[in-house]
Amino acid sequence: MITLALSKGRIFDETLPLLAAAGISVEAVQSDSRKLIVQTGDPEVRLIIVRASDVPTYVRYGAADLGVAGRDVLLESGVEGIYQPIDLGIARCRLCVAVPQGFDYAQAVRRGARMRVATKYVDCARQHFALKGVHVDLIKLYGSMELAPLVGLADAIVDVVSSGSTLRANRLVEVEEILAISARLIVNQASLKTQPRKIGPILRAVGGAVAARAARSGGSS
Ligand code: PRT
Ligand code: MG
Repeated sequence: MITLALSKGRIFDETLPLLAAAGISVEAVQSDSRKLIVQTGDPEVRLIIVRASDVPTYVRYGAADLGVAGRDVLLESGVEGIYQPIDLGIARCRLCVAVPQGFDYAQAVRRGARMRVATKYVDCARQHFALKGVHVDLIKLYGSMELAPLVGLADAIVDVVSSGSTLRANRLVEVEEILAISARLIVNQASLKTQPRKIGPILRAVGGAVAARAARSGGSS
């Protein structure tokens, strides 16, 4: 049995068509479903539904053979014991620095300055500001980062942005892009060695589906 770990929401929704192209059919799962293990049309493949940030953990320990995780999550969790052979090009977004409208960011990041930054992405943020030579006090949050500058918890946030409407709704502006992000198919290294006959064809089919989609959209997948 092959187990694939997915998170509910955008990753689940955007992975299903790629699995279908690989011959693995999945019935739509109601968003309020409590089911954590989902059978697929292939009796040898099942899905498990976990938190987005827990996907690499299930794959690292081999509780899942495969998973789909954002580049942001992989950078924060580390990739020991994990291969990431395919960029699926889904759940695209960018990791950004954002500040309240009217905040003088250029002044705040002049060399030697000090700034308070709230984020879930502490490692990525630390590295980004270290390269710029800016001292930051990082404040770890687990969600709703947009609130932090509005109530004086931080000067700036580092968060993922896709449409930008959440920032706009909270009168924040994006001042710097740190990374472009998309979701990767990840594989437990030991699983690939012990079950190459089952996992190899899945990787080839999903890779083929990603390439075909890119070709259809004129290479700008
Ligand atoms: O939501 P939960 O706390 O359960 O976990 P999660 O936020 O880690 O999971 P999920 O499913 O929301 O995100 C899974 C992956 O999707 C992330 O790891 C990213 O790689 C990717 N992704 C793509 C995004 C977004 N787009 C995105 N917009 N993840 C989060 N967001 C947030 C954003 O921070 C903002 O708060 O969605 C909100 C709306 O974004 P805007 O810019 O469209 O307004
Ligand atoms: Mg979320």
